[in-house]
Amino acid sequence: MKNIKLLVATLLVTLTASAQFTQKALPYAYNALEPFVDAQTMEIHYSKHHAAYVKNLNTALAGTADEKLSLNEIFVKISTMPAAVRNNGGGHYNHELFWSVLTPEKNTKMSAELEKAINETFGSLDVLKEKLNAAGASRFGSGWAWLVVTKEGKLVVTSTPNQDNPLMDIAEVKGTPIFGIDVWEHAYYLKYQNKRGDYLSALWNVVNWTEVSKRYKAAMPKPDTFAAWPEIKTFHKVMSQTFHPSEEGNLQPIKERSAEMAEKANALKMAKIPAQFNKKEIVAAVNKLAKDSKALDKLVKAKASDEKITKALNGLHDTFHTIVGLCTHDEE
Ligand code: MN3
Repeated sequence: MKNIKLLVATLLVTLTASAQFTQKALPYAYNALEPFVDAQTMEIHYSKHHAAYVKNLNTALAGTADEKLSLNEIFVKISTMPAAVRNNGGGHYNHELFWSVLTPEKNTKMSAELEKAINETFGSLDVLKEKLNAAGASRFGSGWAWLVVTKEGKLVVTSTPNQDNPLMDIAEVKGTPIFGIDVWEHAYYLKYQNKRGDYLSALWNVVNWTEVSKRYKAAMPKPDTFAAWPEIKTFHKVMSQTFHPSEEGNLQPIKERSAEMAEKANALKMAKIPAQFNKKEIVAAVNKLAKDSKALDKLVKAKASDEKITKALNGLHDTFHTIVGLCTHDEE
């Protein structure tokens, strides 16, 4: 009996200590970036420094209310969190990005979009390199130099101290990093000693421009399809705040907001549909959305079973996506 208790206790400890964040495999061998980054530095950097950030991050989050958050969700409120989460969460994210934007492959290609944006913003790629080298060289102590896309879609060079990054709410310049350079001494000291500038210059030989381009595309703000149709955006907000909880079995939001949803659907029906979306099928689907929203509100008021409410909400969600599908399809 004592043994079983011990076993259960061990299992529980193992479960609660189970890692939330894990280190991705390095996409190349430790010696792959030679002679620009030496194998010993890569091995220590990846298997000791980065690994420690991941382990310490998991320890810092274990058993807290924030345990289930993504790194992005953590970064937007990092100012309210313990230093261990800030240092190790940043440490994990920053290194994962760093490994991915380096490659032993020669001549990876920059996308035409990124090339155009770099030329328009900085004048040329050489000027961008100078600016990033300067940001890295002038960062006092340890930190990172970054190329970020702001929420307006602009390219900016910046740097952060320690393991901070531009996704954090405390960052001076905020945005999505698409390229970053580790300027901690642990990233270069074995090979370059105090010559941080030489390390920075060498690193340009192993940049993965394909990956940076991919990150640029993903970070750019998407065009707002429904800018001219605010009523559908208002409806969508209520839909997503009630439907997504229902997918996890929580019907409280829809029970509280069914009248509001019916009202937004009716407002959508009464509003002028922008010319580019004013098609027979779309009008029909909007009318159905208004009718079904009203029916769902009646079900809720009549205290219908959860099963019936869920079914009605699923149907409404399908109709909504039919409208979105018709609108985006017609735009192509
Ligand atoms: Mn590092």
